[in-house]
This record gives sequence, structure tokens and C-alpha cells, in this order.
Amino acid sequence: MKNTGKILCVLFCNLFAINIEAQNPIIKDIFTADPAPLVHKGTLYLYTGHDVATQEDTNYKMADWHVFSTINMKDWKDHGALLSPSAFSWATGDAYAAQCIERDGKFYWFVSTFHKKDEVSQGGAAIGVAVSDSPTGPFKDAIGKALIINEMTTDMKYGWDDIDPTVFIDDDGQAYMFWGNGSCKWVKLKKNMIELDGEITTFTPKNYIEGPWVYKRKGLYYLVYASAGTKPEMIEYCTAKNITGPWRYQGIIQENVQNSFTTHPGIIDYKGKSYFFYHNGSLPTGGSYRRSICVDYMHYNKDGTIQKIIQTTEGVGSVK
Ligand code: FUB
Repeated sequence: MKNTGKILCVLFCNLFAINIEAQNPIIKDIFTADPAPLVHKGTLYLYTGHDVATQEDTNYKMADWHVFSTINMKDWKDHGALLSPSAFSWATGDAYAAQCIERDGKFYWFVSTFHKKDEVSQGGAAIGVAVSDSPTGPFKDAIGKALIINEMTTDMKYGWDDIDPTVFIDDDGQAYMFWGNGSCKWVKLKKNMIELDGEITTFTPKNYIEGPWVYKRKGLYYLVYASAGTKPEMIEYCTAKNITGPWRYQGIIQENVQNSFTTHPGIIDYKGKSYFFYHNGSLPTGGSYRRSICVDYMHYNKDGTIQKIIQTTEGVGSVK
């Protein structure tokens, strides 16, 4: 009887501990930012930036890009720093937001970093693409040059507007890349995923600032992005019946996050549920340049609009 009591107590305590366990932020041993989830063969891979700024720094220091994976939304495997700007001979500086996407068995990791001052570019933000046969690398520069350089878009009169690529392949096989700070830019990609296929178009969705994430759900296209006025960033979104627009503004889905000026959306369906990845500055000693990735549920209304994200420290439950 005594033993049964003890066993029940241990079971109850474990159950209770699991229920109150704070999952967010999901990565606690390094500072991570700019989440980009990808599902491949039943595993959810999370591609992230890596903040290495000190507590005294007043700007980003982002050393490399990391990959984590999970099969149950609870246990995360760290695959390490699988890519850094040094993998691109033309690049210098920080490892800004990135997204990896699969096509025909190859994994294309589109990254924003900065271009050296040389005969190709006067410097400024640039987008490159690395390729691998596996979601966890090894990755190498796919083209030996930048896909987008600062000189290709001139609407923003500063050098760091060509950041934050998001890539989407439509049902007809056409790939599109959206990106940009200050204005949103998009261009078609060729089937090989490493060449532009046409002119760049620039537009500015309401309150747009940066960090676009583009996807399609039940025939409706979504453009989710970080927005800013005088306050820290929030996440807002537009929908469209056509990937080329017109985009209809739909409102705010995420309010300001804890202790970080920026936030950044990464959205995916996995094992029957919709997830919203973002970053905040909630780890001890965290902040706007020492950010941490979190995940919470995302819910859609019947008409396809998105319900407000409820930011939690509990995070999401485990799935089989
Ligand atoms: O992580 C550096 C920059 O901060 C990203 O490129 C933006 O989206 C913002 O999250």
C-alpha cells in the first residue's frame, strides 16, 4: 500500500511537472532568431539565425545559421551551425533571416547577409542560396555569387533593404521569392531555384516593414510580415486570390513580443496542427540582439482569416 502510494505520487508529480513545463523559448542554450520551419518526411526542421551579441552591444551580431529538428514538437535535436556567411566567397557580415525549401530532392537555403565591396556590388544587404542533398547539409554556395544584390532594387535609399527571403512553390511548379525591408519585393525563380526568372516587382502592404512569410492554404495565398510604426514590431498579414496580388490587408495577428524590438514569423502545418514560430527576448540576459525562438498554436477561422496568436510560455503540446 505504501509503495502504491509512492508510485502514484511519482506518476502524479511527473504528470504535473510535464503540464507546467515552460517550453518557450524552445531553444535555451543559444540565442536564436528568424525561425523558418520546413517539414520533410515526417520531421519538422527549424532553420534559425544565431544571435551572438553581448549584453552591451547595440546592434545585431549574427554568426551563422543553425538547424534544429523535432518529430513530436517537444524534443528538439540540435544539428549545429550548418551554414555561415563565410561559405559565400562574396559575403561579409551577419547571418540575417533565411529560409530553406525542398525541390526535387534538393534543399535550397536562401539567406540574407551582406556583400563585400567589389566589382559586383558597392556592398549592402544581399541574398544568396546554398544547396544540399539533405535538410541537414552539408550545404554549399549554389551559384558562387549573390542571387540579389543591393543595386537590383533602388526604391529604398539605404543599403540593407534586400533582406529576409521567403520562397514559395505554387501548385503549377512556379517558384517565387519575396523579401525586403521597407518595401516588399518579389520575383519568379527558374525551376533550378538558383536563377531569377523575370523582373523584380516592388509593393508595400499596409504597415509592412520586413520578414515576409508566403504560403498557400485552401486556395488562398498568405503574406505574413513584421510591421512597425513607432512601436516595436508586430505581425500583420494580407491574403490574395493570386500570388501576384492584389493583396488584401487582413490585420494584426501577433502583438509585440516580450523584450525584443523585432519579431519574425515562420508558419507551418505539421501532423494536423498549425504552428506559428516567432522570436522574443525572454531568456535571461536576452533582448533585442539576444533573441529566442518560441512556438505557439495558430488557428484559422472558417473564412481563412487567422485568429490572434496567443503567446505563451507553455508553448505547444507534444504530438505523436
Ligand atoms: O535578424 C536580423 C533581422 O532582424 C532580420 O533579418 C529581421 O527580420 C529581424 O528579425
